[in-house]
Amino acid sequence: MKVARVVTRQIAVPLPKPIGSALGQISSFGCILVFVHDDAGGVGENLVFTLNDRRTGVVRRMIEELADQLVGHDAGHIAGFWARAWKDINFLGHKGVPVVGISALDGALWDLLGKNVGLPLYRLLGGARDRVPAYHSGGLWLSRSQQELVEEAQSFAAAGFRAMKMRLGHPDPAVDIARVRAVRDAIGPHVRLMADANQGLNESQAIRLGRALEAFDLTWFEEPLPAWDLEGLARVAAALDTPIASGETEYTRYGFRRMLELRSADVLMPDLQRVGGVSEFMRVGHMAESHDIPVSSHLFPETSIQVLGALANANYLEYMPWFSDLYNEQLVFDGGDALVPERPGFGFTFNLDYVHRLER
Ligand code: SMN
Ligand code: MG
Repeated sequence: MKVARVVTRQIAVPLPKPIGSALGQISSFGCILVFVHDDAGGVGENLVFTLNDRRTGVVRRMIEELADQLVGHDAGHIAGFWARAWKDINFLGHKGVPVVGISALDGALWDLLGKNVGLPLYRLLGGARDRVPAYHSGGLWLSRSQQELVEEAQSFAAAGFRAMKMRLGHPDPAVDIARVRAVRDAIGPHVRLMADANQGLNESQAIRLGRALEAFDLTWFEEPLPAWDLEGLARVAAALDTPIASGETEYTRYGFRRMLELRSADVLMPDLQRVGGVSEFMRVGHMAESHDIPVSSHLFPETSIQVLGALANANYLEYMPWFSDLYNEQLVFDGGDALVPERPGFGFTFNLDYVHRLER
């Protein structure tokens, strides 16, 4: 089967209420939906996005221009596409938008392959488990008051989540500490709590804040430093007992290989759109396994769950409901775990009526 054509659609997804992290305010997203059609009528689907719908058109154009590395080629030769596209983007660079373009097409190819052979991707990729522990990440924002944090944390626990993530980044670290204490008190000792600094600290601030937070039994302290400072991150990781999680802003096997060599993080969290798609997430997952390091997914819960289901060293699925309404199917949770869908491919298809209403 050959790839016949690639179709993209651009939509704007508003948030009901703006959210805040140390990355800044987010009030909407721009999404590019990708459809890879083969010459037998099969379609593979995938999605990538931008924060606040900024420069979404550039991402769309990258995907469309990379389609020339795909159309007319065997739809099942995904590693072949990856290698061709990697060579092709050399001049523009092996990070950023070119890699997002590869990721978008790679994911759609895997979805197409899974649908064509009638297997969910986690089985096609080797199968480790059919459920993955999930943490709720769709709340506990910097922009919420302490009282709102407490109520939201309790509502996530009441909904059955056994883990959740809050954001750090108040100018006064004492406020961050008080907010973590309030959430820990609200959920008790048995619900897992993660905290994400979104690159907002320097090395000494990170070590100081990390030490002050050791008392609250965080499952991890995420992205304390700017993403490019992998050496500094290794020193923070060595200084703290709390595990460091990082990687959402890292690209490809080469970025993660360096993180592993430096021991920058205790948990790697590749992001499907930046790591290089399903293919590269698997490579990074296996590389992490060879260092006895777990991987957790970043965003994209509907698609990431198939990859985590195929990795024996997967520890958590990040549950973020931002794009759930775009799909006909919904994730199912049981006892705090997300169940890996047994439907073919990713097991999620776009709700085209809803998509049409958001189209630009
Ligand atoms: C995050 C990612 C993208 C936008 C806002 C916040 C955060 C996470 O780092 O890990 O979910
Ligand atoms: Mg993060």
